[in-house]
Amino acid sequence: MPQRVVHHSACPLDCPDLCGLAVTVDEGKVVEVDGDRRGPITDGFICGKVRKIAQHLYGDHRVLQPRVRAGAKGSGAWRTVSWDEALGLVADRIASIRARAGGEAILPYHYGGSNGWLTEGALATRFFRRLGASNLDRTFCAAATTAATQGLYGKLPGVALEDFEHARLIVLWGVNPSATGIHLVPVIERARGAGAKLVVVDPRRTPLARRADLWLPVRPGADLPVALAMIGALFARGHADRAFLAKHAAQVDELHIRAARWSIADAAGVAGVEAKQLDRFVELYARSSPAVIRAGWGLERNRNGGSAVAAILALPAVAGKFGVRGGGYTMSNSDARWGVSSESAIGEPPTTRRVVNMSDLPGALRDLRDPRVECLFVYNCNPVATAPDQAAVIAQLAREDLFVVVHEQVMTDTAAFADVVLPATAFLEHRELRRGYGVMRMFDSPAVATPPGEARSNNQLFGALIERLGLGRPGDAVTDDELVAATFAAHDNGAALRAQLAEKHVATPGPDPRPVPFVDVFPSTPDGKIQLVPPGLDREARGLYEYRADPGTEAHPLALISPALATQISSTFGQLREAPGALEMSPHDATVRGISDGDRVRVWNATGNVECQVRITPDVRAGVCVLAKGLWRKHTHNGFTANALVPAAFADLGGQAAYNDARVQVAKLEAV
Ligand SMILES: Nc1nc2c(c(=O)[nH]1)N[C@H]1C(S)=C(S)[C@@H](COP(=O)(O)OP(=O)(O)OC[C@H]3O[C@@H](n4cnc5c(=O)[nH]c(N)nc54)[C@H](O)[C@@H]3O)O[C@H]1N2
Ligand SMILES: Nc1nc2c(c(=O)[nH]1)N[C@H]1C(S)=C(S)[C@@H](COP(=O)(O)OP(=O)(O)OC[C@H]3O[C@@H](n4cnc5c(=O)[nH]c(N)nc54)[C@H](O)[C@@H]3O)O[C@H]1N2
Ligand code: SF4
Ligand SMILES: [Mo]
Repeated sequence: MPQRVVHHSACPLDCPDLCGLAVTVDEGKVVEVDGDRRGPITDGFICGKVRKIAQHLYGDHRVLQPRVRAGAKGSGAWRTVSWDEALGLVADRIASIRARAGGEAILPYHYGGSNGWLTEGALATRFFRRLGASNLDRTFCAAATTAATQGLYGKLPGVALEDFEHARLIVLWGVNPSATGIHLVPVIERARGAGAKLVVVDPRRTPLARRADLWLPVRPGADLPVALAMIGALFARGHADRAFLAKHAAQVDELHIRAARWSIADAAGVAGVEAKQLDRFVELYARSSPAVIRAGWGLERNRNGGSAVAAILALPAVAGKFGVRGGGYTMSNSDARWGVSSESAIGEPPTTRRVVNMSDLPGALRDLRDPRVECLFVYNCNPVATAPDQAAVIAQLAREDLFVVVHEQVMTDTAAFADVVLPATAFLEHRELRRGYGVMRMFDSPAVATPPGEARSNNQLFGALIERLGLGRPGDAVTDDELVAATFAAHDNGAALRAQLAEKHVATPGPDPRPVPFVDVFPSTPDGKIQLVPPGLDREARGLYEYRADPGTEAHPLALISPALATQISSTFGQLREAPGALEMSPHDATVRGISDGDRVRVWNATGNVECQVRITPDVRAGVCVLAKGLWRKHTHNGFTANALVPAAFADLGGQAAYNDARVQVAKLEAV
């Protein structure tokens, strides 16, 4: 009898590619994972992280049973308990806090980039809404880009990733597909093989920057003047597409006025690039069609991030790049026209309880009053590794008077500070419904493996808590089947999507899975036009397109950025990393500080202090250093990572965390 069975599933990790997977399972255990061909770009191969997922699922760090702390917070002493005891304890504490201080004293804390509609929004949201808990504003990622994109274009899918093949010019702006969305790389290579040019705008020489026709190594946070100067030059040199703008755009003159304040020379000066290179970029962009800008998320995480994204996304409108296959921009494609949302499965309308920005977690725990936060409930998230101001996050989580519940797959740096740790299932062990934010596909992926130990899915956990606290109502959708049915039932397109998913477990939003912007799909703004200076964003940013100067000081002159690692998704899989984290710096910045490759250094600013190894590389521009996002505390010498240097400050739009606004000084540590 064959033991091994191959199941089809999908990868819901926070990655634009949303690969369809072929998963080989032996007696309930995953033994092999590879890509399948149900998605448009996976083409049978996947990244190393997910090929090795068995190490994550069955490794030593996996939480197998509920645990209750048995010593001081963070001491690492635990008592294993039954689910019944753990749920009783959590339900009792939550009920008593709510009765005494009110529901808002409970703060759910989740990001959920690695989760889809079933394990992110459904029963957890119902539970916290019915409790009357504080609401969380989820601003770790894509908050500024979403505000900018929606402000300018409403819901408009961008250029399909597979259509990059048709472009004659590809611009990668603050995005590093070689690590963060690998399936775009062969598409870009095919386009280049057919003669397309490649421009990369990034302070680091990424793998694709190395091969690019033009690498523009802008200073972090200086994309805004660059994009505005380009817009100004397009107008001044007669490259603006006046006919397109007249038909499809509003506030054209206002954008022109704001952009004209920036000359190529001034913008190049602020960005630290050569004016003639920027000039070359303008001419290349003006003269190439189809031209596509793939904008990433590296560029949103600073004080100018929202305005920068808005200005970059205005470029294809001004230059008239839309209306041809492979022309326009791609930001997030989660706004493809699905016509459904997971809101209808929740069974409880949004509440008007106070809203807490997740990117200032220490501030929320320290400063909020009436009521104070007494319970933090963490799921789908690892804030000790991923939230700004790490030392303050740790200090708050370590407070004896804060009740911390963490539902997790592995013993993360956050779980270490919990009062109660509850074992969570991973994808492949629970059903998931996920739509892509890169590829325009939706997968309904069944559970294909047996959860190890006593791991339970988010819906099992929150379903049980809803029951214990008496928050259930007749007619609530409870099982995954019921939740999926409720998700689709409320929407026009729901039946068609369900039929596609039932047949193939994969669906496309409409008849054409790669719509051409301004041919097949148009902006969904109120007047149907592109809003080049949306009044709402102008107010929110207190002056959209106003450049805010670099926050560097004499004491802390170097910009610290924290891009993604190829081997992890944010902090996910970090437990498997053995190699220490290294601060990357340019030969110039190292030499002037007497630092040699491999030295142990101290990196500091007013927010914190990191001690780690240094790696000297010409691939980062002078004035910039790099310490990857998602490292764990074990990866540095003093147990602090990049977020110890990131102040809890926000970008100009969306309350977005300004991770890349950290400015630091670096010095060699004497050998110890
Ligand atoms: N392997 C892997 N894949 C991932 C992730 C991961 O952690 N690992 N994370 C996923 C998630 S959560 C996200 S949001 C996406 C992120 O996808 P990307 O946006 O591609 O990821 P980042 O590495 O954060 O940033 C991209 C680039 O922006 C550059 N950058 C930083 N600051 C600036 C700036 O001010 N201007 C410009 N022009 N460039 C700047 C960085 O040097 C970096 O090369 O990737 C997803 N995919
Ligand atoms: N310095 C710096 N920090 C950053 C960034 C940066 O650029 N610089 N980028 C930010 C970005 S782009 C993002 S998206 C955030 C991501 O930050 P987080 O949201 O914290 O994401 P992860 O680090 O992937 O951690 C997710 C955790 O959820 C757990 N998990 C996964 N699935 C489930 C589930 O079904 N149930 C439960 N209960 N748990 C589950 C995983 O095991 C993992 O530990 O990090 C941000 N942090
Ligand atoms: S992380 Fe991205 S590339 Fe890797 S399997 Fe998942 S979707 Fe594919
Ligand atoms: Mo992200």
